Amino acid sequence: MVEIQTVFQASLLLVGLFGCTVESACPDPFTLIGGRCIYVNATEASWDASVIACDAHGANLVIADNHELFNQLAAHLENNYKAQKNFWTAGRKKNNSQVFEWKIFRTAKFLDEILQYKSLAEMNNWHSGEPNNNGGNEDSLEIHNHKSGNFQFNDISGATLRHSICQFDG
Ligand SMILES: [Ca+2]
Repeated sequence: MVEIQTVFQASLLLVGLFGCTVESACPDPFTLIGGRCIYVNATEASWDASVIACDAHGANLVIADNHELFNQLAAHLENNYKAQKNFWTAGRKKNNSQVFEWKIFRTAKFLDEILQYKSLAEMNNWHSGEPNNNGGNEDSLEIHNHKSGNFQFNDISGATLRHSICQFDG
């Protein structure tokens, strides 16, 4: 019995050490989500100000360019930020056109993967009826919690105050 307990404790120690190793993959305050280092900034700000806030952490706004990342991010938001509804991503209209692209201000590790998507539309996770360019000035991309657990893309004016999601690429 003593031996079993010792082995059990040793296993816990290993799990603890492994856990620490995984956590250290991302610097504070970032957390590993969907293979990326993610930080949700709960301070509401415009899209431009949110870019600057992420940059202060050495990060871009999140490049939510694949379904695995998006789904894990949505689960993280649902579990931890249920009270907040809207979060900026790096999506922005290209040169005043109606085409969205990922606006990246710092080095991003995943450029090859990102460039596989010719347009954001290929993510196919816009909310029904979006993007609608409501008012003619919806130039930025948010993840909106339309209903609890139903996080989807929406276009909205970058001047709107939103929480934001930063992505650190080292
Ligand atoms: Ca819209």
